[in-house]
Amino acid sequence: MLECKEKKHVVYIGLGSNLGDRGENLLHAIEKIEERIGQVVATSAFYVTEPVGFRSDNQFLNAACEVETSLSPLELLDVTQSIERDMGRLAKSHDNVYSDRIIDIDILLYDDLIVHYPELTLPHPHIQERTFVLLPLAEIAAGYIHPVLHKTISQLKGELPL
Ligand code: PH2
Ligand code: MG
Ligand code: MG
Repeated sequence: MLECKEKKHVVYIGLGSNLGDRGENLLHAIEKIEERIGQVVATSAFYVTEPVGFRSDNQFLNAACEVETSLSPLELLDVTQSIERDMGRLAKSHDNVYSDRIIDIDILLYDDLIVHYPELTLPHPHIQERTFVLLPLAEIAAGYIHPVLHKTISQLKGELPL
């Protein structure tokens, strides 16, 4: 039997869109993830959420998915950013000021890896404070233990302020 030599990693990815046909945008991004990153083994429901951290009239649709990949974290970042660009995402946030976007693809967790590269921090530093991340993530990764906070995703969701 042929065996794949590349080690597979389990990655959780957060998706958000608040421009255009948001549902189509999320589905399109998930298709691209499957093509370029690896097998999508779980996808959450799509959640309608209010914009957090900036003012906008456009509500978000947020989701999370679990992917098996042999890409390294920085290769993964390259690919998620190229999918964002190919889907027509124009501006990234400047000076931490967020703006409306067709698609945002964030790497939330990569195995139980903890890294601080200039361009990428894992786990994603804002998971624990964001309802729009924890609601979809808890659907597909309830028992996953956050490697820095040593709590499950479901515990973190339970600790969100109401
Ligand atoms: N993403 C942000 C900032 N604010 N708010 C919602 N509801 N959903 C998001 O995906 C989101 C946000 C930065 O990426
Ligand atoms: Mg984001
Ligand atoms: Mg992003």
